[in-house]
Amino acid sequence: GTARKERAPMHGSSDERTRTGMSPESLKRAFVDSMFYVQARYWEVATPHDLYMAAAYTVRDRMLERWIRTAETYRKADARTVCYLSAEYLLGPQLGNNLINLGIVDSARQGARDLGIDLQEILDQEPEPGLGNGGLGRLAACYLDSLATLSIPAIGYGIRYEHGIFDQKIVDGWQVEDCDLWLTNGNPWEIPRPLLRYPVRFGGHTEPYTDEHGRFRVRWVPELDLYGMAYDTPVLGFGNDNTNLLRLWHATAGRSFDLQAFHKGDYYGAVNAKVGAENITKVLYPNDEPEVGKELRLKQQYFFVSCSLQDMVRVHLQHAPNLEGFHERFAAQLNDTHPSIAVAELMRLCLDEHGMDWERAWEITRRTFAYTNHTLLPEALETWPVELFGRLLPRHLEIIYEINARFLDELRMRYPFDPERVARMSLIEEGPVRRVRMAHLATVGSFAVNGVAAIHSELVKSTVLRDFHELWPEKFHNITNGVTPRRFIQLSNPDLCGIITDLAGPGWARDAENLRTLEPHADDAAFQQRWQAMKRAAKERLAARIREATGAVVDPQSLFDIQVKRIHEYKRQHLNLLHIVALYHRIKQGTDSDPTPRTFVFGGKAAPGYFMAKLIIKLIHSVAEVINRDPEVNQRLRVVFVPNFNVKNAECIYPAADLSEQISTAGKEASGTGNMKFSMNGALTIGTLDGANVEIRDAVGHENFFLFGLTVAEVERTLAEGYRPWEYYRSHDELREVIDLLRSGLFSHGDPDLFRPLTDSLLQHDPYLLLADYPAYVEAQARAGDAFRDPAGWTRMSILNAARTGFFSSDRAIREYCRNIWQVEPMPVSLAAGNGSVP
Ligand code: HBZ
Repeated sequence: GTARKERAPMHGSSDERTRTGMSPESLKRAFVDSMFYVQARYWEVATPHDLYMAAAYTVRDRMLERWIRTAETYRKADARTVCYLSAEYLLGPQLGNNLINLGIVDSARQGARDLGIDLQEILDQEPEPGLGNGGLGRLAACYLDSLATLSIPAIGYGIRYEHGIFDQKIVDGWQVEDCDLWLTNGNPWEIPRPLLRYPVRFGGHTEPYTDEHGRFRVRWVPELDLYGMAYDTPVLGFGNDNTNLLRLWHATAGRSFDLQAFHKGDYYGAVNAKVGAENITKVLYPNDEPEVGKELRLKQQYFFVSCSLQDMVRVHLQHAPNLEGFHERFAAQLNDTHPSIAVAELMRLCLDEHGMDWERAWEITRRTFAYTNHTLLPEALETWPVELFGRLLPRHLEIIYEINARFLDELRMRYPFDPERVARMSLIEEGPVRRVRMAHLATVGSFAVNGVAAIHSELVKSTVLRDFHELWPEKFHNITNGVTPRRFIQLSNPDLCGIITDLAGPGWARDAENLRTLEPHADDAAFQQRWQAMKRAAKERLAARIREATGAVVDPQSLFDIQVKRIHEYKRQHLNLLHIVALYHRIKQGTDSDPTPRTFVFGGKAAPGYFMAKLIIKLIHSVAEVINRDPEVNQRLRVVFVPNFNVKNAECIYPAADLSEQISTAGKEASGTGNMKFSMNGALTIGTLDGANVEIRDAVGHENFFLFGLTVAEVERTLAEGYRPWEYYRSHDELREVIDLLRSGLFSHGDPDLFRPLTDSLLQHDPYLLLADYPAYVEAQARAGDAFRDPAGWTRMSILNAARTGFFSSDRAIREYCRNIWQVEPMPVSLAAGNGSVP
């Protein structure tokens, strides 16, 4: 089984305490207690949800002592603190992770068993907080885990969306969105802080005035104000006692608002305004890449940034007379440009509310923020129409204009004969509609800018922020993304966890480089057998889940070839489909040479307004339907789509993969993080030289990775030379036959037009070069299929992948942020010090 280190009781008598003891006995007593006093239920009528809630409160009680002691420690030390500003946190279920980080999984399982309950059934009850779209939001969650684990004083600031990412249903092969209801049955992990609220203002106008020292000042006279209220969620470290804070803001119309508006007699007007205020945190925008530019989205961004900065200012002023040392107290990381309005808001706070002069305010602001870029796609770079911006945030627009005026003056001095460069670098894009360029604001207003994988950071410097890199080369960094081995190995793959712990001891979960202990065993027959059994069991679990969710039956003996991620043309799920149709076609033609039975698994959500992505989902289902029911083919090929890919499903999927599809067009995927989760769980990658694939391949060894496709330079050259996809279609027989099959109506009940938008796009423009990469992809797939028929060789490669991916732990990434960007030191919390008990 899994050898997890049981934590010693915290302090002498804690185990006798119902509310804090960690033994199975005290957990059991506390659980029964919570069922009665918190859920107000007795055994005979307790629902599975009641069991979950009682378990969650039992665990939460055990987190509080650490949490409070941590807050006390940081506060006493006046510790430099990292503030991670992110519009998204894709946390995933909390209970299992908190049991792991408290070190009480075995006690909890034992305690539950004594009561006749299966812990897994309780875990399955939890609705997940899906407060994010995909990689960016999940990265924020992994980073919170690592910050706490590394004992770094840190706060995550974000938005408490009432509805997170939509639930994906599949109806007749099409995606249908359903509202996410994660809060409806209550959220036991959050602590509401009704007294921690800040006003946030919108609209109105600004007016100049002269202050008591005769200085020129500006006053913002807003039109609307509302309040942000804090909801706090504790974030446990693993293997230490630090417990950090995730503070999410909820929008309400405040008391003063009620009094004024209601008492004016306009009751319905007041009611409407109240509803309007609360809309701000209603729902997460489900677009993962292209920016849609909705007014409410800008309101969300400003709302959470304003609350967060006010909160930071409040904390700072507990220790200091003014904002002078603000940047020494805090390092604030902007997770993409979504929170980049923070640059203007901190300036406003310094200038308008704290009477600072411009130069000093600008110095403090620039030394507070650092910015992470997550995309190079031009359509995803955030810009806001000046008109909209000025209407919602007139004072901020003024401040941005002033930042820009001063910045452009500097540029003109430096580049007197290059007005085009100056225009390119402006914070304002000129054109029929003038727009604020948020990436430029973030870059100018930060002391550091980083990309999320080596190749991506180079491309940031040579493409989207090229001029800025020429101006400030030392500002630019790379921090390759990472993922937490606690959730993505220990929690999701207990068998692998057991294997590693037996070899490396329990330390690997805090030091993922210890995974290298596996390496010398890669060829050991007995070890290989254990490894294969682990993989086999994970595949059986996924097969059961697939059967439950879709009714499809898949063979755990077949090669599990998996692509799970948001659906996007640049990620090329349809390239994967072209290969599947080619295999189908070969079997039907009797020309097949790759007899490896395969199960192709897809999963991922499409942005609700992204037609092509939704059509790709339909195509996956249509191809699946034809293949899965054709007896001539379905012994060899199966295709399934796992609906509603989310963190919970992901935990079941990554461990079961043999082959991980990371096949984006080179230069388009900033990093990828699923690629790391697969590899850590012993999947081999078939992939392009894009994002972190490049570093994964170098880490695991080129011979243990199925590489294919154009490089970034080749993609550029191909497009520059006038790419004609039609010529690939004409000259490559199998490719032509595959595309013709899609156009024949075979997969669409005879309707030749259904998939026309996809095939036309491929034949006419093919902006993501699927046809150019097709021959190389199919060839790499053949190599993978061949390799899988040698179990010992494959298992060796699988072990080496897991052994060599320690670098991709988010602990390593956070260490790099701490050292190279934030300049922040660990501050371990000790429960043993002091009396350590709750009074
Ligand atoms: O961020 C992803 C990148 O595509 C991926 O390559 C990278 O690994 C990951 C973490 O760095 N980007 C996103 O997930 N982006 C979003 O989810 C997003 C959300 C809201 C937006 C725009 C993008 O308005």
